[in-house]
Amino acid sequence: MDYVSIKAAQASAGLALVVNAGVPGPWSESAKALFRHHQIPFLAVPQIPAAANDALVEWTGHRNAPIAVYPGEVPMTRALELLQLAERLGSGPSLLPQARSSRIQVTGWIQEIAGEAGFGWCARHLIFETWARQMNPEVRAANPMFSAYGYDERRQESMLEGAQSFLRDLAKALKASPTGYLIGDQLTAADLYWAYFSNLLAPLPGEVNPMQAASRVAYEIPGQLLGGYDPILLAHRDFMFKTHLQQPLDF
Ligand SMILES: N[C@@H](CCC(=O)N[C@@H](CS)C(=O)NCC(=O)O)C(=O)O
Repeated sequence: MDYVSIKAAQASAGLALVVNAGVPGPWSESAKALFRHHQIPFLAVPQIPAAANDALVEWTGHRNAPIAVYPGEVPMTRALELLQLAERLGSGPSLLPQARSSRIQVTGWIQEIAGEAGFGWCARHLIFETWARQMNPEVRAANPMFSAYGYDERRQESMLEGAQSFLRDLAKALKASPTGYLIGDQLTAADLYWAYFSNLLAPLPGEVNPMQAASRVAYEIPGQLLGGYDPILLAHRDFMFKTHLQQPLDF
C-alpha cells in the first residue's frame, strides 16, 4: 500500500482514507474495498495499530481505523457511513439492493458482522483473551486496544457464544440462498464485509493475504476456538475473492 502523510492528505481535494497499516484489519480492508468497488480514488493514510496515533486524533478526533475524510464533511468511521459515502461519491453497480426489505437485510448483516458486539468484535475479544494471558501487565496496560474495545475476561464466554451463534445463522442464510450471494443475486456490501471479516475465522492463504507471521497467529485464534463451523462460510468468501475482490490484499 502506498501511504501518504496527514499533511499530504490535508492538502488534497479528494478522499483520504485512514487504514490500519501493516495488518489486514477487516474494518479497514472492507472500507478500501467499498471505495475501490465504486472506483473512488483515495489517498491512504496509515494508522499504527495499538499506538496512540496522536496526530490522527488531532486531525480527525479518532485514534483507530478506518476513517474517511472527505473535504467539507465530518470524518466518518462506521461501516454504514462509509458504505453510504462510497455509494454517494462513486459509480458502478450499487452495493445496496433497490428493494427496502433486501436493503434492510444487507445493512443488518453488516451490523452483525462489523458493528459493536458483532462477529468482528467477538472474534477480537477471543484474540485479546489469549494475548492477555501471554502478556505481562505493563505491556497490556500500554496497549490502548484492550480498553478501546471493551476487553473483559468475564465477557469471554458470551463473546464465544455470540460468534458461534452468528456463524450458525450466517451459514443458514447462505445455505438458503440459491445464488451464492448472501442476499439476492448480485454482490452486496454484506458479501463484501463477510469476505474480509472471514479472515478472523480462517485467514486467507499467504498468496492472497500476505500478513506477517505474528499477525497470522493472532488471526487464527478465533477459528481454533470456533472449530466445527460450516464450510459454506469460507466457500462464500472464496467465491467473492475469485469473482469480485482485489487480491492479494494490500496493507
Ligand atoms: N470504526 C469502526 C471500528 C473500527 C475498528 O474496530 N478498528 C480496529 C480494527 S482491529 C483498529 O483500528 N484497531 C487498531 C487500533 O485500535 O489501534 C466502528 O466504529 O464500527
